[in-house]
Amino acid sequence: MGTQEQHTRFSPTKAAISLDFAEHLKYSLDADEFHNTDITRYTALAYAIRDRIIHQWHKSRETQRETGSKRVYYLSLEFLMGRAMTNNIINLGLENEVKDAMADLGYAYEELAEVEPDAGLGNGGLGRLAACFLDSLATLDIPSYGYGIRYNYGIFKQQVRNGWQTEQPDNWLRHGNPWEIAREDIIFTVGFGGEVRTLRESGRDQYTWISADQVQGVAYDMPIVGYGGKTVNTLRLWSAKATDEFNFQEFNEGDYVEAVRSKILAENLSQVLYPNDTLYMGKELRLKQQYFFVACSLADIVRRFKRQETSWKELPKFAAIQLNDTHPSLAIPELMRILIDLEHLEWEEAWDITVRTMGYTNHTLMPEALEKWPLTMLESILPRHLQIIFEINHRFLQHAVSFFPLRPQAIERLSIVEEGPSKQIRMANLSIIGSHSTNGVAELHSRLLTERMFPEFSVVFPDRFNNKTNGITQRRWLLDANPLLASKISEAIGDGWITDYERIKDLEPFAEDANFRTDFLTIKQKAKEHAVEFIKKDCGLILRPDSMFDVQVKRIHEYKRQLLNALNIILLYQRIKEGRIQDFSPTTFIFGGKAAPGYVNAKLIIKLINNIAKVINDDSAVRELISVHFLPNYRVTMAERLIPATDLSEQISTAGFEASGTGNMKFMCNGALTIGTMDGATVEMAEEVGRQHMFIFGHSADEIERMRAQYDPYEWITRDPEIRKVMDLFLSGYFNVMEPHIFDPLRQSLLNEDRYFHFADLRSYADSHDEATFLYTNNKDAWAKKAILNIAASGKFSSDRTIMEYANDIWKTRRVPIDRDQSASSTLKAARKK
Ligand code: KUQ
Repeated sequence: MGTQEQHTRFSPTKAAISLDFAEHLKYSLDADEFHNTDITRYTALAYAIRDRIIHQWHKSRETQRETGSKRVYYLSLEFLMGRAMTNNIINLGLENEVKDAMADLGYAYEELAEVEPDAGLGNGGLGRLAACFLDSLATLDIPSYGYGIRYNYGIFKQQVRNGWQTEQPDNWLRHGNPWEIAREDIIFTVGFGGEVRTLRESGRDQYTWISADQVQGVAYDMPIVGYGGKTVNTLRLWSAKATDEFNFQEFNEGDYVEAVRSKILAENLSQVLYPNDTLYMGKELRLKQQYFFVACSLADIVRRFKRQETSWKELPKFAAIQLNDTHPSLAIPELMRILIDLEHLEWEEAWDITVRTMGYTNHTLMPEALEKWPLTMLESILPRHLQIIFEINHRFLQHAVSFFPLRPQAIERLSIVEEGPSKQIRMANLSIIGSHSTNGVAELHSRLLTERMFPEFSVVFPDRFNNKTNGITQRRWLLDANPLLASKISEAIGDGWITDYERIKDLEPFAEDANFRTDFLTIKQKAKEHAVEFIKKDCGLILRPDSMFDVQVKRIHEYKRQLLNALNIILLYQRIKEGRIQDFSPTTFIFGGKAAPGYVNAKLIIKLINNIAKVINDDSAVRELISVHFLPNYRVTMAERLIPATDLSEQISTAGFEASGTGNMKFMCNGALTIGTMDGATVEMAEEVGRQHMFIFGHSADEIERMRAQYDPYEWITRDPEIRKVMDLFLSGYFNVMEPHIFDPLRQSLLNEDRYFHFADLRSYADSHDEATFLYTNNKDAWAKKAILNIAASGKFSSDRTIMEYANDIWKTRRVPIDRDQSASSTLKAARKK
């Protein structure tokens, strides 16, 4: 140890971290030489870091309480956090000290960090957006809580066997979680089922919901450290627990085992994340999850508000509740129930408070993602909430008819209740009616939201609709994920961009600086080598770092058109086989992403990519020029390695279908060029950097809409001989010789019922791709110039900007700066019995 100590500088912080690490190893974990494993070492370091968070965490809560600040409550069924350790260390500003402290003891901090499992409590963009928002809220000193579910199993682990996706459970809590604190004292009881009793009391109906079953929710808190280590906010996740007096009746009747069994059933509620992205499944357990976390969160918010000892009409001055899609929309009837049934407010006043407190974010236009619960299901699980929803609907429609006196179809579309053989409750309608703000997540999406999805609502509530273009946190996605590029940028323009991302535009002149361009390319090369190493360790695949990295990583979905990419690869394959290719430097096509386990076509797309990969990678005449890889188990941690290494970012959804996209932004700020359609936030990226610095192709959202009725894939195929050959090869079974007919459903959806217009865009995609390849092959320097211009133009896409817009326009919240305080002298005093 003594000899290694000489390698690092003396610093009291470093010395304290070493000691705390050693003490946690010994006293918290009893890890002697026989038990000192990579997990105990990781855990001990996490504890040592956590010790440096707790005091500011306490101080943040205390300051926010004492100043009577308005808090933001972000309700989300998903928080795709990834790892916490390196992010927390960087935000605390302790990176060098931790590195040195570990080096002194003979450990590489980077290796310890690799032990941490991802907190994969989300599916894709919607869940990762929630995580980026928490980082920005804390960094911007906005008092806020994330509320969600502490799933015991996050998004499944994806394996690929013979080209097919298989799912493995993600038991992320197996070795404990040093980043959470169980708050056994913060526990609420949630009811389900039963009946509503009505009592006439002093001229007013009093409703009492007598639930049949109860489950408890226990709070588990994770600290959210803002950059600079000042504000530390809370992500509060609820874990389901059977009530202590579980099933007394069965117990007393002697069926002890049956009673324990039903106890375990109650705890199912927080067991597993539903793995569907942009797809709704009307499962009863999912509805129960939604109500479970909404009820716990609102009880907690109400408890905190009651400390103010002020009147209920002040609630919107102390709380802004943001609904991340409709998943938490039961918050609307739940708040009404609390105010009316428990607090005895009149309907009108309760409704005014509810609407002023709630905000709703819509994330998709896809009809199959819209949540609709069968009325009968709601009635049996939440009878009182259904009554309240009916009353909300009744009053709303009375108001709305005056806007559409002679249009019953308009009223039908506005109604929360969808009529039909089995009635359904439309949660998006409830959310718009029950909140003062409905926002989309990119300009195009917000426009289509009012024009196509909810034209009638935008007549009734013209002032409620607004746009909040998504963003990402530059701290995780640039500073943390790409340290070499981050320090190069800071060297050029200073480090103000870390907390003020608009400053990134100061990088623009460096596009003209030849040395900077060379350095940029060197850094990109290093990032590739780093990614290649990670991928080799992670899944055993060997990639060529001296090739162009062409990357499409995101959930597998037909609208995202991984098939378009695959068809273009087949086209290139044929050109190479026929010796028709020129100006082509070796390209590695990289795919990654999970398919919902029940989404047959998405799983087939994975299989097709893997089969194409096999044909190409096994063919020595081709693989020198192109290789194809599907990387299993794409997740936040893999994205952090892969995105900095990317040359060309694939954002090729059918225009009008990707609400925003956020991967597009992560690639942009890491100096990838984008090949993409005018969809989602990619439109705004083109606005910021200029179309000429991207590879934009394909039909616009409006053109797609106009084409819908007459689109005929055969027309597009027959008119283009090269595309025809691509289809002939695919249909001949060339990629599934030993597996006849497996791709029939894909052929069917491409040729007979394609909602995503693959062939209408394939020619312009292929041409655009050629342009990209041509530039990359013949003029790396011009490529680097464009990449730097893209980074410099990415200032808009920080989640700091997004959060400031939410704070100013929707939440009306202010920053509450927290002093950073090193002393913890009050510790003993706080521990003393009161
Ligand atoms: C729906 N809808 C049900 C889980 C997720 C869902 C269950 O949100 C991102 C956008 C992206 C959009 C995604 C989304 N996820 C919509 C979902 O598809 O375009 O960037 C964050 O707004």
